[in-house]
Amino acid sequence: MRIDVITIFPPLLAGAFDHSIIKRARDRGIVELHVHDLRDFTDDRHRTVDDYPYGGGAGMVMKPEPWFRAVETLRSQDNPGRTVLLTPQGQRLDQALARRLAREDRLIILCGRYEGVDERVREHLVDEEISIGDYVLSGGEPAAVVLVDALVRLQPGALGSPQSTVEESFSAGLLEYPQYTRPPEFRGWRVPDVLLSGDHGAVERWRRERQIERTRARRPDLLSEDDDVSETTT
Ligand code: 6GU
Repeated sequence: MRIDVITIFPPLLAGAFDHSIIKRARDRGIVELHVHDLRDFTDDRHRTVDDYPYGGGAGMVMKPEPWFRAVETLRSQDNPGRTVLLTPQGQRLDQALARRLAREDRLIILCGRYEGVDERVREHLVDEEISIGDYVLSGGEPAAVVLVDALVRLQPGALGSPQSTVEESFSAGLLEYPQYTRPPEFRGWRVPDVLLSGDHGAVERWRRERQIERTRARRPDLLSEDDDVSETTT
């Protein structure tokens, strides 16, 4: 998969894309990431990307021309793919949306500033608007890091062990079970005996129960009818 991100703050993204899973996936050729500076697509001496809002009001609005020039430059290469604008007004990102976008060969991601982007960009350049949650960020850059991470780890071969994705899809829709590592006792707090028992069946049942219990307590909205503890314990 190839992803192009357009931003006025390339360094905010470069760091995040150069570590951990994303870096490894890039090194392995699983994803190709390019970060572009929107100001490189301006044509005035001051490299202006925003202007006052028509009709007045607080804040500035991002001008349409640099966005169109940037995206059209990228699209003139082969297979342009979909163009996504990151904005709090977009569809909320969840794992289903991540899975759908992860299947694209190519994506162009636009990082808008919070105050706004000229409406003609949304209407005539963007295929899809995405938000990462119901809170306000100053700009789309942190959201781009979130989205790219979610897409990269879904690419075949991006994660260390294939088992990771198998387990994720098995537990889809449930929160994770509690994890422990050594030591078996720390400051008097013991690791649950079942995890030290060597009984793999018992461990699996215990984990499933904790997942359901935790999901019921914290995220009841995620629980479906057929995720009943009694089913997995009998
Ligand atoms: Cl994509 N952008 C901004 N500015 N704020 C957000 C967001 C995006 N998603 C949640 N809040």
